[in-house]
Amino acid sequence: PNARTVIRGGLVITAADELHADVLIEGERVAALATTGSAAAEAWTADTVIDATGHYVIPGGVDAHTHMELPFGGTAASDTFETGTRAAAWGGTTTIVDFAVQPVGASLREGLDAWHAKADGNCAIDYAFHTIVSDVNDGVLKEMDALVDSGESTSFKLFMAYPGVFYSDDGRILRAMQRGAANGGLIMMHAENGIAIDVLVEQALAAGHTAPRYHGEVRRELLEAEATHRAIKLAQVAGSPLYVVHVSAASALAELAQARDAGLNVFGETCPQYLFLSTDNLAETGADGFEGAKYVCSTPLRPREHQAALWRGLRANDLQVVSTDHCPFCFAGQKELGRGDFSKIPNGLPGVENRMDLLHQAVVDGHITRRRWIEIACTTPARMFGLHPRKGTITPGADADIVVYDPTAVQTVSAATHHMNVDYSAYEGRQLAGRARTVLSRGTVVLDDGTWLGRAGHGAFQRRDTCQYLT
Ligand code: DUC
Ligand code: ZN
Ligand code: ZN
Ligand code: ZN
Repeated sequence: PNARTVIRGGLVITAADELHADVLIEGERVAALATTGSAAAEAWTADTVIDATGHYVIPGGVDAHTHMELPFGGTAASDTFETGTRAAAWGGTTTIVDFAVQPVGASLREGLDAWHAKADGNCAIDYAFHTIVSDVNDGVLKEMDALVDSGESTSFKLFMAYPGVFYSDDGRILRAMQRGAANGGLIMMHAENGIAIDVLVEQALAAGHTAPRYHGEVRRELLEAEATHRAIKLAQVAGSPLYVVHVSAASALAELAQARDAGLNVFGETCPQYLFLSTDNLAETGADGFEGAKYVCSTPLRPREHQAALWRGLRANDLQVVSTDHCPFCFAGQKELGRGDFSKIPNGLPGVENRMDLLHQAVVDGHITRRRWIEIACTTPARMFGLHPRKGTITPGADADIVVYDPTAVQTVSAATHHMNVDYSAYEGRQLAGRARTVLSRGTVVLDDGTWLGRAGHGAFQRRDTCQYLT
């Protein structure tokens, strides 16, 4: 017997519409929507009624870029799948897509098995996996076909950065793109020229430039733009679509815009840190000038003026997705590994809990509309990675991943109150308007009015279709 829940009286916001409607949930799925006060809505009986008067009713967020427990730089990202997915739900996100890493010298299968071992039975919300391909070879190309067919992983991240770790040269990238063009897999690109960056790193360290801010200086904007351009051309040669992750530079965005104007299936993601933070955060602050380490990530934070270009790109649809690249490392003991050598600071920022609220603040500030907020944070990531319409929208048949959002709640972001397993917040002290009040994951209330009701293991692994934007 399916439990019936009705969410009454809220403003339902999707990428397409805003309507005053009640939502009927049967079991794990949305059964119907009907105008609030209509005879149809009044006739619904329910086991549970959730009052959403004065609130938004939105699809749960889909964060298509997280790194729980990622081994990196001799340590590992500090959120487990248990702590990271719980924090996500506190912030109104109900699906994550994490990156399973192919170990060097091993298969994609071994990477995925390792990721299932970390995640299965531990997640509070639903989850899926991209695959990081660290070694393109004949076996891996065959594995890609099978993973796309089964839906276990239909997107593959390659790196033009990090020589000796994840890096692929142009020939390997081209081969993977050709395979993606043939099997429907979507190639995701970390677009920075890592070979050139490593030369600049070596020169900076030799000159005694060891502070965190030099991380931003050596990872030159030109080298993001150049790699973005090269990735686009390689995709064009392969006849494959391309999704560029964590776009931070205005000039890289311009490359995407030009490719899209030319009609190519090229997509771009940016992250909250590039929209809300800047090189100012990397400056030599704190007792010993090392506080900037908290803001070391790749691509790096850029000068402030890039923010306006990124907002424009989101409005113009030259950028389609905002995901977090959530990759937390504690300041104590982890970021500190890079004291005296910025190149040893583990790269990454926490943010999975903050994304929906930061983007809602952007609605309040006039950067984007409410529907665009839902589109870039929920609907498009779901469509891009083959999770739609199960995820990313509120429609009959969709999973009941729903957030009752209070747009008038005021919160002050702080590590003292957040739920991520990390000892600082990249947004410490920031006042934000809006907060998830009630969060449902497949029809189950996991968070209500500041009380955690979820459990590790509720979250289910999601097989995926291929990208739903290809023309
Ligand atoms: N960038 C980061 O900041 N962290 C993990 C990997 C990456 O590409
Ligand atoms: Zn990356
Ligand atoms: Zn990443
Ligand atoms: Zn309220």
